Amino acid sequence: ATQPTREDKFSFGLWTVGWQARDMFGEATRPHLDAVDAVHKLSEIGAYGITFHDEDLIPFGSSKDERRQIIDSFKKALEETGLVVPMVTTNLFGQPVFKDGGFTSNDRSVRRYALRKVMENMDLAAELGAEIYVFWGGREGSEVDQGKNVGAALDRFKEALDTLAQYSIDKGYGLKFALEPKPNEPRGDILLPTIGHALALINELDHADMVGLNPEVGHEQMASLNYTHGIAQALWHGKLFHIDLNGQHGPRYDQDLVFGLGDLLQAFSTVDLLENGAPGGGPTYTADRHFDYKPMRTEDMDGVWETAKSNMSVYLMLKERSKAFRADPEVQQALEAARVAELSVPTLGEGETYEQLLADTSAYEEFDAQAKGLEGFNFARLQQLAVEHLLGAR
Ligand code: GLT
Ligand code: MN
Ligand code: MN
Ligand code: MN
Repeated sequence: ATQPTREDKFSFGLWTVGWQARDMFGEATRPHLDAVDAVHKLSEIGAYGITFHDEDLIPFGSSKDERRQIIDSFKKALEETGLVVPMVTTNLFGQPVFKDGGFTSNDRSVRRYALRKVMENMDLAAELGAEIYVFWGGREGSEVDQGKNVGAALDRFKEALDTLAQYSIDKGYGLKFALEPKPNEPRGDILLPTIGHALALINELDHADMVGLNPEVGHEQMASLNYTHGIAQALWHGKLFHIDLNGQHGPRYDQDLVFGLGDLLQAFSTVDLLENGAPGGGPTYTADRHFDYKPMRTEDMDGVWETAKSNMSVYLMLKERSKAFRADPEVQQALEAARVAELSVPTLGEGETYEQLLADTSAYEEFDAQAKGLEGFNFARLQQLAVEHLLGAR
């Protein structure tokens, strides 16, 4: 059951398995991975899709002819393997020109250049049949509070997303945009630092309906937030367009560990939510299960593929455990005892007004708040059952 198939819809960024492990302190430890080889290898290990930034596939500064050649051989590999491209994104962070951001650089000419770079890559996304276009604004932010007018930056963020949405609509590309929050790194402070900030910006957009989120496990956990809660709220808003699965050990630098190999308990509740919906009912996640991680710098290419398989196998093990958890009659009893489903019952009766609530003496005057305060919620039993299922003890 931990052998992945296409139906599991696992996808990987070309920049993940292709990461040469060049970091802040040291040189690359691995050779360049050709995109065509990545496609074949991912297909071999049971993945469904591959995603990329423009520059992961087409080196910055390539000529039109070189660009075409690269795209054509990439497409050929896709055809040969049946691998799909569910999502595409733009690198607006690597080149020095973007050191103060792309959409929100203080320099207007940089912003115009950034828009053009995205539009060119949206053409490619459409050509490859991608449905999701991700925006991670890693350089949109500042180190110096006095150096960035945050309100103006948000105006420019909105202007960029409105313009690009209109472009997708006019061209008939049908792309859905997904914003990826992150609190910091590489900038000292990044704009749209959390799921909540990004949801609030989406409300201000001209084409809010076509813009949602791409939340990353580690990014929310870097901000000490609960990822499962974050994506649950995104689902509630109908905005969980895409996800970046990986692992992180709490608030420190962005670790991009293999999925689950940070906060494993939270990974369990994440998979349970994605696959089964909230306990007591709610929507599930339908797009590709996308891994955004960095294979450890100590590994050679064999180790890279080992970690790629590890992401999928951990996910499938957690999925299997979550199904067993939900099916267990004792868990159902515990959910009942914890009154999880009762939260879905509206607080007011159907058609009940606040006047009627005011007139209901059982709700207040006769309500024994003291006695109620002594009752337990039985969450402890539920927690123990969850950990027993997670550890395979049931
Ligand atoms: C970069 C970042 C990721 C984003 C990618 C999309 S690029 O690797 O660290 O979290 O998802 O731009
Ligand atoms: Mn990511
Ligand atoms: Mn990360
Ligand atoms: Mn990242």
